[in-house]
Amino acid sequence: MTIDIAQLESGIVKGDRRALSRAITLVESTRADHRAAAAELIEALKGANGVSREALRIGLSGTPGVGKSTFIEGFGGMLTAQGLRVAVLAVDPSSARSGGSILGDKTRMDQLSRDPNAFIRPSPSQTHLGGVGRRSREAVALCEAAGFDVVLIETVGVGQSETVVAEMSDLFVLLLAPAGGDELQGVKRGIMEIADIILINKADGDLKLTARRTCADYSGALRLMRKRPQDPEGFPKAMMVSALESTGMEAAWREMQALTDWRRENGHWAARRAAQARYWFQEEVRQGLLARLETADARAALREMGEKVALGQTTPAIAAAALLEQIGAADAT
Ligand SMILES: Nc1nc2c(ncn2[C@@H]2O[C@H](COP(=O)(O)OP(=O)(O)OP(=O)(O)O)[C@@H](O)[C@H]2O)c(=O)[nH]1
Ligand SMILES: [Mg+2]
Repeated sequence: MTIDIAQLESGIVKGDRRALSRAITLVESTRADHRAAAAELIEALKGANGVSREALRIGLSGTPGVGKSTFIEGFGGMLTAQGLRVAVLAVDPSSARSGGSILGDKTRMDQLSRDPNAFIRPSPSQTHLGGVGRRSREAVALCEAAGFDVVLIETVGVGQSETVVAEMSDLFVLLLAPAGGDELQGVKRGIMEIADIILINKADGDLKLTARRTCADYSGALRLMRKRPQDPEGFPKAMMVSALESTGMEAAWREMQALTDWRRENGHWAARRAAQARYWFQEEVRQGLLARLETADARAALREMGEKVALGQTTPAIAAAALLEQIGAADAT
Protein backbone atom coordinates (compact mmCIF):
# COMPACT_ATOMS: atom_id res chain seq x y z
CA MET A 1 0.00 0.00 0.00
CA THR A 2 1.17 3.50 -0.72
CA ILE A 3 1.08 5.62 2.39
CA ASP A 4 0.13 9.26 2.33
CA ILE A 5 0.47 10.31 5.94
CA ALA A 6 -0.99 13.78 5.46
CA GLN A 7 -4.04 12.35 3.71
CA LEU A 8 -4.59 9.74 6.42
CA GLU A 9 -4.19 12.40 9.07
CA SER A 10 -6.74 14.78 7.60
CA GLY A 11 -9.13 11.89 6.94
CA ILE A 12 -8.93 10.73 10.54
CA VAL A 13 -9.36 14.20 11.98
CA LYS A 14 -12.50 14.57 9.84
CA GLY A 15 -13.77 11.30 11.26
CA ASP A 16 -13.54 9.44 7.96
CA ARG A 17 -13.93 5.76 8.86
CA ARG A 18 -12.09 4.46 5.82
CA ALA A 19 -9.05 6.56 6.69
CA LEU A 20 -9.32 5.26 10.27
CA SER A 21 -9.50 1.65 9.08
CA ARG A 22 -6.51 2.10 6.84
CA ALA A 23 -4.54 3.77 9.60
CA ILE A 24 -5.29 0.91 11.98
CA THR A 25 -4.11 -1.54 9.34
CA LEU A 26 -0.94 0.51 9.14
CA VAL A 27 -0.27 0.39 12.89
CA GLU A 28 -0.95 -3.34 12.89
CA SER A 29 1.69 -3.95 10.25
CA THR A 30 5.06 -5.29 11.31
CA ARG A 31 6.88 -4.05 8.18
CA ALA A 32 9.64 -1.60 9.06
CA ASP A 33 8.50 1.10 6.61
CA HIS A 34 4.91 0.76 7.88
CA ARG A 35 6.13 1.03 11.46
CA ALA A 36 7.95 4.24 10.63
CA ALA A 37 4.92 5.67 8.82
CA ALA A 38 2.65 4.66 11.71
CA ALA A 39 4.91 6.37 14.23
CA GLU A 40 4.89 9.52 12.11
CA LEU A 41 1.11 9.46 11.80
CA ILE A 42 0.57 9.01 15.55
CA GLU A 43 2.96 11.84 16.25
CA ALA A 44 1.22 14.10 13.73
CA LEU A 45 -2.21 13.34 15.19
CA LYS A 46 -1.08 14.09 18.69
CA GLY A 47 -1.12 17.74 17.82
CA ALA A 48 -4.19 17.67 15.60
CA ASN A 49 -6.09 20.94 16.00
CA GLY A 50 -3.67 21.91 18.70
CA VAL A 51 -5.48 19.72 21.20
CA SER A 52 -5.30 16.04 21.66
CA ARG A 53 -8.86 14.87 21.99
CA GLU A 54 -9.63 12.66 24.93
CA ALA A 55 -12.04 9.81 24.64
CA LEU A 56 -13.18 7.79 27.60
CA ARG A 57 -11.31 4.54 27.20
CA ILE A 58 -13.07 1.63 28.81
CA GLY A 59 -11.31 -1.72 29.12
CA LEU A 60 -13.69 -4.65 29.21
CA SER A 61 -12.66 -8.13 30.14
CA GLY A 62 -14.38 -11.44 30.74
CA THR A 63 -13.98 -15.12 30.08
CA PRO A 64 -15.27 -16.62 26.81
CA GLY A 65 -19.03 -16.83 26.80
CA VAL A 66 -19.61 -14.40 29.68
CA GLY A 67 -21.39 -12.07 27.27
CA LYS A 68 -18.87 -9.43 26.21
CA SER A 69 -20.12 -9.14 22.64
CA THR A 70 -23.75 -9.09 23.72
CA PHE A 71 -22.93 -6.46 26.34
CA ILE A 72 -21.08 -4.26 23.85
CA GLU A 73 -24.00 -4.48 21.44
CA GLY A 74 -26.42 -3.23 24.11
CA PHE A 75 -24.13 -0.82 25.91
CA GLY A 76 -22.69 0.63 22.72
CA GLY A 77 -26.17 1.05 21.29
CA MET A 78 -27.30 2.89 24.41
CA LEU A 79 -24.35 5.28 24.06
CA THR A 80 -24.89 5.98 20.37
CA ALA A 81 -28.57 6.60 21.08
CA GLN A 82 -27.37 9.40 23.37
CA GLY A 83 -25.45 10.88 20.47
CA LEU A 84 -22.06 9.56 21.52
CA ARG A 85 -19.66 8.05 19.03
CA VAL A 86 -18.34 4.66 20.07
CA ALA A 87 -15.35 2.66 18.84
CA VAL A 88 -14.85 -0.99 19.75
CA LEU A 89 -11.44 -2.62 19.59
CA ALA A 90 -10.43 -6.10 20.62
CA VAL A 91 -7.15 -7.16 22.17
CA ASP A 92 -6.55 -10.86 22.16
CA PRO A 93 -3.57 -13.05 22.71
CA SER A 94 -3.00 -15.25 19.66
CA SER A 95 -4.53 -18.40 21.03
CA ALA A 96 -7.65 -16.89 22.52
CA ARG A 97 -9.84 -16.30 19.53
CA SER A 98 -11.20 -19.01 17.35
CA GLY A 99 -12.54 -18.22 13.90
CA GLY A 100 -16.00 -19.01 15.22
CA SER A 101 -16.31 -16.14 17.64
CA ILE A 102 -15.59 -13.55 14.96
CA LEU A 103 -18.50 -14.99 13.08
CA GLY A 104 -20.47 -14.91 16.32
CA ASP A 105 -19.62 -11.25 16.81
CA LYS A 106 -21.12 -10.38 13.46
CA THR A 107 -24.48 -11.58 14.69
CA ARG A 108 -24.06 -10.49 18.31
CA MET A 109 -23.08 -6.98 17.36
CA ASP A 110 -25.38 -6.79 14.41
CA GLN A 111 -27.07 -3.49 15.30
CA LEU A 112 -23.92 -1.78 16.46
CA SER A 113 -21.93 -2.85 13.41
CA ARG A 114 -24.47 -1.05 11.21
CA ASP A 115 -24.68 2.01 13.45
CA PRO A 116 -23.14 5.08 11.76
CA ASN A 117 -21.95 6.33 15.16
CA ALA A 118 -20.11 3.12 15.95
CA PHE A 119 -16.88 1.69 14.65
CA ILE A 120 -16.01 -1.95 15.31
CA ARG A 121 -12.59 -3.29 14.62
CA PRO A 122 -12.03 -7.02 15.08
CA SER A 123 -8.69 -8.05 16.52
CA PRO A 124 -5.91 -8.83 14.07
CA SER A 125 -4.14 -12.14 14.17
CA GLN A 126 -1.42 -11.72 16.71
CA THR A 127 2.06 -13.01 17.05
CA HIS A 128 2.99 -12.13 20.60
CA LEU A 129 1.58 -10.00 23.34
CA GLY A 130 4.42 -7.48 23.22
CA GLY A 131 3.36 -6.30 19.77
CA VAL A 132 -0.31 -6.54 20.67
CA GLY A 133 0.06 -3.86 23.30
CA ARG A 134 1.63 -1.33 21.00
CA ARG A 135 -0.72 -1.93 18.12
CA SER A 136 -3.79 -1.72 20.31
CA ARG A 137 -2.57 1.39 22.05
CA GLU A 138 -1.96 3.06 18.73
CA ALA A 139 -5.35 1.96 17.45
CA VAL A 140 -6.89 3.56 20.55
CA ALA A 141 -4.99 6.77 19.85
CA LEU A 142 -6.29 6.76 16.27
CA CYS A 143 -9.89 6.31 17.40
CA GLU A 144 -9.40 9.12 19.88
CA ALA A 145 -8.05 11.39 17.17
CA ALA A 146 -11.02 10.45 14.99
CA GLY A 147 -13.28 12.01 17.59
CA PHE A 148 -14.85 8.98 19.22
CA ASP A 149 -16.25 9.79 22.62
CA VAL A 150 -15.93 6.31 24.03
CA VAL A 151 -13.42 3.64 23.06
CA LEU A 152 -14.28 0.17 24.32
CA ILE A 153 -11.29 -2.14 24.44
CA GLU A 154 -12.40 -5.72 24.78
CA THR A 155 -10.28 -8.63 25.86
CA VAL A 156 -10.93 -12.23 26.67
CA GLY A 157 -10.02 -13.00 30.24
CA VAL A 158 -6.99 -15.16 29.78
CA GLY A 159 -3.34 -14.66 30.51
CA GLN A 160 -1.79 -11.23 30.55
CA SER A 161 -4.09 -9.44 28.19
CA GLU A 162 -6.05 -7.81 31.02
CA THR A 163 -2.96 -6.04 32.24
CA VAL A 164 -2.20 -4.83 28.73
CA VAL A 165 -5.75 -3.50 28.34
CA ALA A 166 -5.80 -1.93 31.81
CA GLU A 167 -2.63 -0.02 30.88
CA MET A 168 -4.44 1.68 28.02
CA SER A 169 -7.80 2.25 29.72
CA ASP A 170 -9.19 4.97 31.93
CA LEU A 171 -11.67 2.53 33.42
CA PHE A 172 -11.50 -1.22 33.68
CA VAL A 173 -14.71 -3.21 33.71
CA LEU A 174 -14.79 -6.91 34.51
CA LEU A 175 -17.74 -8.93 33.27
CA LEU A 176 -18.59 -12.03 35.32
CA ALA A 177 -21.21 -14.71 35.06
CA PRO A 178 -23.49 -15.66 37.95
CA ALA A 179 -21.88 -18.47 39.92
CA GLY A 180 -21.90 -20.19 43.29
CA GLY A 181 -19.91 -18.74 46.17
CA ASP A 182 -17.04 -21.20 45.75
CA GLU A 183 -16.17 -19.76 42.41
CA LEU A 184 -15.44 -16.38 43.92
CA GLN A 185 -11.98 -17.77 44.52
CA GLY A 186 -11.63 -18.45 40.81
CA VAL A 187 -11.16 -14.81 39.88
CA LYS A 188 -7.51 -14.01 40.27
CA ARG A 189 -6.73 -11.42 42.87
CA GLY A 190 -4.71 -9.37 40.42
CA ILE A 191 -7.73 -8.94 38.19
CA MET A 192 -9.95 -7.94 41.09
CA GLU A 193 -7.36 -5.32 41.92
CA ILE A 194 -7.43 -3.68 38.51
CA ALA A 195 -11.22 -3.75 38.15
CA ASP A 196 -13.08 -0.48 38.72
CA ILE A 197 -16.50 -1.93 38.14
CA ILE A 198 -17.51 -5.58 38.22
CA LEU A 199 -20.62 -6.37 36.23
CA ILE A 200 -22.41 -9.61 36.98
CA ASN A 201 -23.99 -10.34 33.63
CA LYS A 202 -26.93 -12.62 32.80
CA ALA A 203 -28.98 -11.30 35.71
CA ASP A 204 -32.16 -12.48 34.04
CA GLY A 205 -34.55 -15.45 34.05
CA ASP A 206 -33.40 -18.44 36.06
CA LEU A 207 -30.02 -16.90 36.67
CA LYS A 208 -31.30 -13.77 38.36
CA LEU A 209 -31.18 -15.12 41.91
CA THR A 210 -27.71 -16.55 41.49
CA ALA A 211 -26.61 -13.26 39.96
CA ARG A 212 -27.89 -11.39 43.00
CA ARG A 213 -25.95 -13.67 45.32
CA THR A 214 -22.81 -13.42 43.19
CA CYS A 215 -23.11 -9.65 43.18
CA ALA A 216 -23.44 -9.59 46.97
CA ASP A 217 -20.42 -11.87 47.29
CA TYR A 218 -18.28 -9.62 45.14
CA SER A 219 -19.51 -6.49 46.83
CA GLY A 220 -18.39 -8.03 50.10
CA ALA A 221 -15.03 -9.06 48.71
CA LEU A 222 -14.44 -5.59 47.25
CA ARG A 223 -15.23 -3.94 50.58
CA LEU A 224 -12.50 -6.03 52.16
CA MET A 225 -9.90 -4.82 49.72
CA ARG A 226 -7.54 -2.02 50.58
CA LYS A 227 -8.88 1.33 49.46
CA ARG A 228 -7.07 2.65 46.39
CA PRO A 229 -6.23 6.35 46.17
CA GLN A 230 -7.86 6.60 42.73
CA ASP A 231 -11.28 5.62 44.05
CA PRO A 232 -14.04 7.66 45.63
CA GLU A 233 -16.19 6.13 48.37
CA GLY A 234 -17.99 3.00 47.19
CA PHE A 235 -15.57 2.02 44.43
CA PRO A 236 -14.67 -0.45 43.03
CA LYS A 237 -18.22 -1.71 42.91
CA ALA A 238 -20.16 -4.73 41.73
CA MET A 239 -23.45 -4.39 39.86
CA MET A 240 -25.87 -6.62 38.01
CA VAL A 241 -26.68 -6.34 34.31
CA SER A 242 -28.39 -8.37 31.66
CA ALA A 243 -26.77 -7.84 28.30
CA LEU A 244 -29.47 -9.97 26.70
CA GLU A 245 -32.36 -7.93 28.10
CA SER A 246 -30.37 -4.70 28.11
CA THR A 247 -31.05 -4.01 31.77
CA GLY A 248 -28.68 -2.27 34.14
CA MET A 249 -26.90 -0.54 31.27
CA GLU A 250 -27.90 3.00 32.23
CA ALA A 251 -26.97 2.40 35.86
CA ALA A 252 -23.59 0.99 34.83
CA TRP A 253 -22.98 4.01 32.59
CA ARG A 254 -23.94 6.40 35.39
CA GLU A 255 -21.42 4.78 37.73
CA MET A 256 -18.72 4.90 35.06
CA GLN A 257 -19.37 8.59 34.57
CA ALA A 258 -19.46 9.30 38.30
CA LEU A 259 -16.12 7.57 38.71
CA THR A 260 -14.66 9.37 35.71
CA ASP A 261 -15.84 12.78 36.92
CA TRP A 262 -14.43 12.20 40.37
CA ARG A 263 -11.09 11.09 38.99
CA ARG A 264 -10.90 14.08 36.67
CA GLU A 265 -11.68 16.50 39.48
CA ASN A 266 -9.16 14.90 41.78
CA GLY A 267 -6.28 14.67 39.34
CA HIS A 268 -6.31 10.90 39.09
CA TRP A 269 -7.38 10.82 35.45
CA ALA A 270 -4.37 12.82 34.27
CA ALA A 271 -2.05 11.00 36.67
CA ARG A 272 -3.17 7.66 35.31
CA ARG A 273 -2.61 8.68 31.72
CA ALA A 274 0.82 10.04 32.61
CA ALA A 275 1.72 6.79 34.38
CA GLN A 276 0.49 4.85 31.35
CA ALA A 277 2.64 6.91 29.00
CA ARG A 278 5.62 6.13 31.20
CA TYR A 279 4.70 2.45 31.25
CA TRP A 280 4.44 2.27 27.45
CA PHE A 281 7.73 4.05 27.03
CA GLN A 282 9.42 1.45 29.22
CA GLU A 283 7.57 -1.31 27.42
CA GLU A 284 8.85 -0.02 24.08
CA VAL A 285 12.38 -0.10 25.43
CA ARG A 286 11.88 -3.67 26.64
CA GLN A 287 10.41 -4.73 23.32
CA GLY A 288 13.23 -3.02 21.47
CA LEU A 289 15.78 -4.97 23.49
CA LEU A 290 13.93 -8.22 22.93
CA ALA A 291 13.82 -7.49 19.20
CA ARG A 292 17.60 -7.28 19.19
CA LEU A 293 17.68 -10.86 20.37
CA GLU A 294 15.59 -11.90 17.39
CA THR A 295 18.16 -11.13 14.71
CA ALA A 296 19.91 -14.07 13.03
CA ASP A 297 23.26 -13.08 14.54
CA ALA A 298 21.88 -12.78 18.04
CA ARG A 299 20.12 -16.10 17.74
CA ALA A 300 23.26 -17.80 16.53
CA ALA A 301 25.21 -16.25 19.42
CA LEU A 302 22.54 -17.37 21.90
CA ARG A 303 22.83 -20.93 20.58
CA GLU A 304 26.60 -20.90 20.54
CA MET A 305 27.07 -19.43 23.99
CA GLY A 306 24.31 -21.58 25.38
CA GLU A 307 26.30 -24.57 24.19
CA LYS A 308 29.47 -23.30 25.86
CA VAL A 309 27.61 -22.71 29.10
CA ALA A 310 26.13 -26.19 28.90
CA LEU A 311 29.61 -27.67 28.41
CA GLY A 312 30.93 -25.76 31.39
CA GLN A 313 33.36 -23.75 29.24
CA THR A 314 32.05 -20.48 30.62
CA THR A 315 29.59 -19.32 33.27
CA PRO A 316 26.03 -18.13 32.55
CA ALA A 317 26.87 -14.65 33.84
CA ILE A 318 29.98 -14.20 31.73
CA ALA A 319 28.29 -15.58 28.61
CA ALA A 320 25.30 -13.30 29.14
CA ALA A 321 27.50 -10.24 29.56
CA ALA A 322 29.36 -11.10 26.35
CA LEU A 323 26.14 -11.55 24.43
CA LEU A 324 24.64 -8.31 25.70
CA GLU A 325 27.84 -6.56 24.71
CA GLN A 326 27.54 -8.04 21.25
CA ILE A 327 23.98 -6.77 20.73
CA GLY A 328 24.88 -3.38 22.11
CA ALA A 329 22.80 -3.71 25.26
CA ALA A 330 25.60 -4.22 27.75
CA ASP A 331 25.28 -3.03 31.30
CA ALA A 332 27.39 0.12 31.53
CA THR A 333 28.12 -0.22 35.24
N1 LIG B 1 -29.25 -15.20 29.76
C1 LIG B 1 -28.32 -14.40 29.24
N2 LIG B 1 -27.50 -14.85 28.29
C2 LIG B 1 -26.57 -14.03 27.81
C3 LIG B 1 -26.42 -12.70 28.27
N3 LIG B 1 -25.41 -12.12 27.63
C4 LIG B 1 -24.93 -13.04 26.78
N4 LIG B 1 -25.63 -14.18 26.87
C5 LIG B 1 -25.43 -15.40 26.09
O1 LIG B 1 -24.17 -15.95 26.36
C6 LIG B 1 -23.58 -16.47 25.18
C7 LIG B 1 -22.23 -15.86 24.94
O2 LIG B 1 -22.39 -14.47 24.68
P1 LIG B 1 -21.27 -13.59 23.95
O3 LIG B 1 -21.74 -12.21 23.98
O4 LIG B 1 -20.93 -14.18 22.65
O5 LIG B 1 -20.05 -13.82 24.93
P2 LIG B 1 -18.53 -13.33 24.75
O6 LIG B 1 -18.04 -13.01 26.11
O7 LIG B 1 -18.44 -12.29 23.72
O8 LIG B 1 -17.82 -14.66 24.25
P3 LIG B 1 -16.45 -14.80 23.42
O9 LIG B 1 -16.48 -13.81 22.30
O10 LIG B 1 -16.45 -16.21 22.97
O11 LIG B 1 -15.34 -14.54 24.39
C8 LIG B 1 -24.57 -16.22 24.06
O12 LIG B 1 -25.34 -17.36 23.84
C9 LIG B 1 -25.41 -15.09 24.59
O13 LIG B 1 -26.71 -15.07 24.08
C10 LIG B 1 -27.34 -12.25 29.29
O14 LIG B 1 -27.32 -11.10 29.75
N5 LIG B 1 -28.26 -13.14 29.73
MG1 LIG C 1 -17.36 -12.11 21.93
